[in-house]
Amino acid sequence: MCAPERAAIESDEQAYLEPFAIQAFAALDAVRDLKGLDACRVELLGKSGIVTRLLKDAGTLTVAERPIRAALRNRLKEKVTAELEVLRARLEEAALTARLSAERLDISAPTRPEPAGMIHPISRTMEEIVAIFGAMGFALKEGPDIEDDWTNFGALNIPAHHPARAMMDTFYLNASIGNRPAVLRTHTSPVQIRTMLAWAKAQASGTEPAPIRIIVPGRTFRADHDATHSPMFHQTEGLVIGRDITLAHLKGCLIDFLRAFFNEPDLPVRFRASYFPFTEPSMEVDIGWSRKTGEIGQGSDWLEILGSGMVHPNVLANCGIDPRNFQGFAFGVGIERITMLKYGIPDLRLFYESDVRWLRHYGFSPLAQANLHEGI
Ligand code: 2NM
Repeated sequence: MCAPERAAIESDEQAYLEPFAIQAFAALDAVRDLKGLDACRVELLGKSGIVTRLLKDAGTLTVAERPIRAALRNRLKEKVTAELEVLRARLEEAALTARLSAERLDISAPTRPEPAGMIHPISRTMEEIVAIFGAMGFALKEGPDIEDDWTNFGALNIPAHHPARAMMDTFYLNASIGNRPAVLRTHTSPVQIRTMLAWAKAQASGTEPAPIRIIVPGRTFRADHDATHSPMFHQTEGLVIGRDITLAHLKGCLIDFLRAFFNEPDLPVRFRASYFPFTEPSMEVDIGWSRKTGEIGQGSDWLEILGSGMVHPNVLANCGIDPRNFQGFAFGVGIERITMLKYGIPDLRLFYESDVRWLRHYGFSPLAQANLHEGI
């Protein structure tokens, strides 16, 4: 084929393709988003798309014209394809920019009104006690809720047939630890036993450890449920053991504690002889109050608050501590009762109902931790 003939076919084909090209670029021009772009691609390059059909139709052309016309149709396809790519890149970029600005975190937005969490009064009282004894050099100790009956009773000089050991008062588990029955601890004293056992072991292995001075808050369990008793309740016990610890230390320590806890520098405190299997001598500790008004430190009535005593020689011996060389004191306080007293909480049962309205009324801010500097 000569050149003028080729030029004539090319020019004819260009004229033929022009309206298709105009239609194709108008369609590309009208695309506004990625969804429209996809539709446009199908309309132009899909199975029966405008450009696709032009290429398919090339099969019906004469052998002589086909390469010239097909080349121009291919060129149109390439231009359309390239334009689709440019559009896709532009639209994806715009979509990302729009998403980024829509999802931007506005850190100046005001917070939603969330209900503030509160510290439960039981927790607060235990924290206060730990803060007071902590300032006197006591270390915080905790232990498990499940104990064997020797650590809970036997080691504490509580005889086998003591009423506290009866099924009526103690939750026995259908399990044993070693070959001893397992119980829910009825007091926090097993932690003191564990501490003394470990202390005696350390002492036996060489250098004498520092005297024991621990404060033990925790959950305790007794099979008792009425208006003033809950099967789960809380105690805090303390223990001091050394070579020269006397009843005078016990008295000074507990008087200081009670005056700090009730914020009454002149709070009257009375020690009254009593009996516990694990201490000898044993003393109940009373504070002055007015039965009529409920005011603590006022009036002429006495209110029992604490149990205490010098650790019984049998208890020391049970833990491997020689009572001829060491002695000390221990005490225990019921958390529910002194919390009710201090904050005027009238009913024990509400402690455990998880009623947030009650907690909002009686609870404490988590940001105001118990500390001695501001008064407990
Ligand atoms: C009390 C009253 C008196 C006490 C004794 C011991 C131990 F383990 F050292 F022997 N711990 N706690 C004790 C003494 C507890 O609570 C009313």
